[in-house]
Amino acid sequence: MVGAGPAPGLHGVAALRCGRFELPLTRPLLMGVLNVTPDSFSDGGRFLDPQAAIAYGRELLAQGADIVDVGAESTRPGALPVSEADEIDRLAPVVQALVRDGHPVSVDTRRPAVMRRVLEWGADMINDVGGFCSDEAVRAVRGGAAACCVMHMRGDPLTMQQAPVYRDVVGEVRAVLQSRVQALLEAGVDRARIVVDPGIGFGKTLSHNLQLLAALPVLAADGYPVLVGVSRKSMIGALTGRGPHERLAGSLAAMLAAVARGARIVRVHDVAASRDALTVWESIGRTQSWDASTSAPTV
Ligand code: HH2
Repeated sequence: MVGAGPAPGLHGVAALRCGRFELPLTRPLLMGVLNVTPDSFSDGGRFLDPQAAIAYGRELLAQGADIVDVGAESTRPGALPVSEADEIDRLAPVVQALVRDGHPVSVDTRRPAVMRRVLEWGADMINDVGGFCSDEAVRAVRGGAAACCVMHMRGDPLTMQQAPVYRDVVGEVRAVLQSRVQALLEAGVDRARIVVDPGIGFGKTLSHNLQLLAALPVLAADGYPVLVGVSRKSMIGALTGRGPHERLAGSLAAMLAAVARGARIVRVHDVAASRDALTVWESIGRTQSWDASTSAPTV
């Protein structure tokens, strides 16, 4: 089990280079979700007002988020794309204020022009759910020090859940991630800046999602920190029969299952509850064994 302590198999990389920060990978990192969108599946419309969004970003950090991930385009299944200008306008006040605060800020975007703009503002990480699949996206991030999250998505948000088919979902997702990582490396991106993500719910059925989560050690063995986002997603709804706002318990269980299988960054909506769950999980992980004869921890 992967717990608190050294991160095995990370090419000897002990920390993620994340813009202005070096984030230690010796314990799982929490990424808090801040959607500046009208239509996100679980919190759409709550933070369209920039001041409300900035205040909520600060609250996520105060609750224990290591990184805030700001997104201005919903990628829920069936979502319509937002214009580039609207995406930039929504992001500008929020990203600039949170960067000024001096905390790690990630931006969830698929657009190279948006990547370039937020990097000028000082964003520390680009979270591309499109997996840097265009040369332009790779060029946008190759200089500088921002971390790059390479996520796997089959198709695009409008169509991705229309009966996705894989012969070997783990092998195919892994091969795509490897080829996009290779493109980043060849463009000169330092390996310490790269994170991979199987893209739970992005062009995958429930069975695909479960197989990918079960096989996280296979993805982690490639040597890049694995990010997993499963918080409130429809797979939790499918397993529990609950709506997006009733999925906390299921989301926490999935998060812990993911970190137990090697995820080093978890993307969550409910930061305070996730922080508590991780704290308890890590404390147990640090306690190596239990000697029943003395009823005392031996380590
Ligand atoms: N999931 C969502 C968005 N961005 N990024 C990464 N790296 N991994 C994920 O699993 C992931 C992601 C979807 O969740 P959410 O942002 O809450 O919803 P919406 O896309 O509707 O805004």
